[in-house]
Amino acid sequence: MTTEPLDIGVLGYRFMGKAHANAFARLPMFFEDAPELNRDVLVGRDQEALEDAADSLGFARTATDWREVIDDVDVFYNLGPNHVHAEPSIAALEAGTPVFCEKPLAPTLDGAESMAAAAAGADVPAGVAFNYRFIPAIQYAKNLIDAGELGEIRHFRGRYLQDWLTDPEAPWSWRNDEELAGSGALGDLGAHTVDLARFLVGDVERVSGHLRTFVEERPVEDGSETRPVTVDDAYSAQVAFENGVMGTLEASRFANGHKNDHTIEIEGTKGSLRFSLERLNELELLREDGRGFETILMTEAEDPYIEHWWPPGHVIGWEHTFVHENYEFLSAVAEDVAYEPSFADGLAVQRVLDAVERSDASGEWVDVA
Ligand code: 4PW
Repeated sequence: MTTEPLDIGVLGYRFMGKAHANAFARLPMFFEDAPELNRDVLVGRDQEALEDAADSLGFARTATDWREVIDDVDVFYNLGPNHVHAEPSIAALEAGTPVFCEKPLAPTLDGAESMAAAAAGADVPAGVAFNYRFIPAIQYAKNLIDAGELGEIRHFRGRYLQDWLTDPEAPWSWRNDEELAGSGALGDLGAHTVDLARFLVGDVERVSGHLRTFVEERPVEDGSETRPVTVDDAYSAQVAFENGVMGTLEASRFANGHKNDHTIEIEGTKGSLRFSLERLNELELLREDGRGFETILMTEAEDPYIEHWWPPGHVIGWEHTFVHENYEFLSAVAEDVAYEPSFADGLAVQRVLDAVERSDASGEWVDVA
């Protein structure tokens, strides 16, 4: 167990940079046994923006080249766009530095395979930021399923719906580009759903997938030109799990009225559950012999992670999922033990995403392997 503060280097300072930096700041306040952290260095390319971000996010210094920091820090966070996940993460692992990487692991299956191979060859934790595993209701659901409370699981249904691209004039971003992102709603949103499916129910064996791009080009932010959209705006898939569970998956950035609507439904022979990210403090549960779903509030001290926060009944939010995952990951680093979801989990998710794309191209069911 390391007792020295962990020096943290972070690549990326926008959406995910802020979400994780917020978690670093909250950890010593709310998780007494979390390892001590030093927000050491923030990495990016635009020096001026980087310095502003380092000031507001509480980093001691900045660097414009990740190569200068990977060997110099105790933990490397890769929070950049998908196309910069592989090279810095692999180099950090080869230097013996633990890595935490945003999802999806890489834009392509090849990239994810190289990253998982680098993690397998390194003797340090390598984690993927599937933060929704660390929602109290999801942990509670996992415990119920593992304890057999729902009986044998028959169905898994997961949908992740957003609507920020409904307007055809919504600006182009890296998330709309195959080279930079890999895929669209499939990798950005579907990766989370597939991770929860694997976490709660098991591995996927076969898929039948469908992808669709509704708007083929979009204006760049300053309106000077348009650029092609080369990824999917939405996907759906039927999936067959190895253990016989039937699944349906869906994600869209065109689901008008749905802002960040990630829902999971699971039915078993003895009971069922329903979860919605937009009501993340609740879990709906049908128990054996129950006459309908009851809503369980996940705000009691005995609920996962809740004792660290507020008195019973005081709700938590999306940002807390990052605090929980960073608590688990950084504790694994300090104790030098394995962390899950690992790069191997990230690769397993990527194989499912790849199978959905292959199935869409061929028009047939395909095997995940
Ligand atoms: O990872 C996902 C993002 O890319 C997030 O969990 C939600 O959807 C919020 O932004 C996008």
